[in-house]
Formats: sequence, C-alpha cells, structure tokens
Amino acid sequence: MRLFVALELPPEVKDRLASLAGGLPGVRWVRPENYHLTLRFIGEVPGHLAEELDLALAAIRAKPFPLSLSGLGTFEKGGRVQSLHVVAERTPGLAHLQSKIETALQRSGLPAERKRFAPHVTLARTEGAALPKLAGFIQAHNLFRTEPVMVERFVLYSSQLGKEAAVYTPEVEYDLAA
Ligand code: 3AM
Repeated sequence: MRLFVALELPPEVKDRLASLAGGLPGVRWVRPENYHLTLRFIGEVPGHLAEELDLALAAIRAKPFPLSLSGLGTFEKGGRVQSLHVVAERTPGLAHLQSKIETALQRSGLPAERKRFAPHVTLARTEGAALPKLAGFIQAHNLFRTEPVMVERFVLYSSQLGKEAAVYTPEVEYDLAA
C-alpha cells in the first residue's frame, strides 16, 4: 500500500481553495476532493508494516487545534517550479501533532523524514506553466486567508496513482482529544 498521513479539510475551506483554481494555462489543478494537508508521506509499505503504523498512530495523544491557511507559495526542483500551494500557518498545535506522528512512525521502523515540515495544501502541479503568469497569480492572491477551523482528527490515506489524478482513500481516522 502507498500511504500518507494528512489532515482533511472542511468543505468551506475546500470551497475557498477551489475558488482559486483557474486562469493559469499549462497547470494541472488538484481536484477539490483531493485537497489535503500532508503531515507525513509514508510511501509503499507491506501490509504487516501498515498494521504496525496504524497501531502507532492510534496511540498518539494530541489536542485539537486551530488551523489557518495564509498566502501562496511554490515548490521547486532542479530550477523548475513543480507545484503551487496555499501555506498553512505553522502553529504550535500543528507542529506538535506532526512531530508526534514523525516520532511514532520512526519508532515503528520508518526511516526519518529528511525534509523540514513545510505545511501546505497543494493547489496545482505547475511544470507546464509560464513563470511570469505564475508569479502574477501568486501576487494577485497573496492576501488569501481562511478563517481558523478546528482540527479534530488526522487521517491515514492510501494513494492510488492514476493517469489523470491520484485517488486518495481515507483508511483510518484518528481523533484528537482535549
Ligand atoms: O501533499 P502534497 O500534495 O504536497 O506529492 C505527494 C503529495 O504531496 C507527496 O505526498 C503527498 C500525498 O501523495 N509525495 C509523493 N511521493 C512522495 C515522496 N517520494 C511524496 N512526498 C515525499 N516523498
């Protein structure tokens, strides 16, 4: 199974994000049903390890926390802009949950994540976009903000890569409790 841990987003936030999509030739917009905030990409794991990871995630104790999205950004690789995202505020509640997840997964045998956690919601894959247009789009939407929403759970998703778009299926939900 190809797995990742993420936050789902409430419909009102997805609607706001979906309202940003459009007006950029050459980009592939993420489908609104696929919007999520990745806490940890796990990748392909055998079934027995998936069960261990599930147990470790289920043992995490963390409190609900507010989540706000604020501003736009891009990720680059090899001098190309790969994706466009909305930035999530790196609040103590979010950082705490992400660090607990990282620790739990490492204890269960996953290698450490080397990249620093940069919370975001991907809006589009942008390999085919013209850079000036992309820069203009980011400028035009730089004041994008969402009202804080309470995060009450996190989710283990499976991901099936498809030709057009990946299919993400919530496999297990883990509740946060005060
Ligand atoms: O949450 P976003 O959209 O930024 O790009 C994939 C997606 O990121 C990323 O995991 C999220 C859920 O699929 N992803 C895919 N392969 C990856 C890899 N090998 C990866 N992240 C890190 N390493």
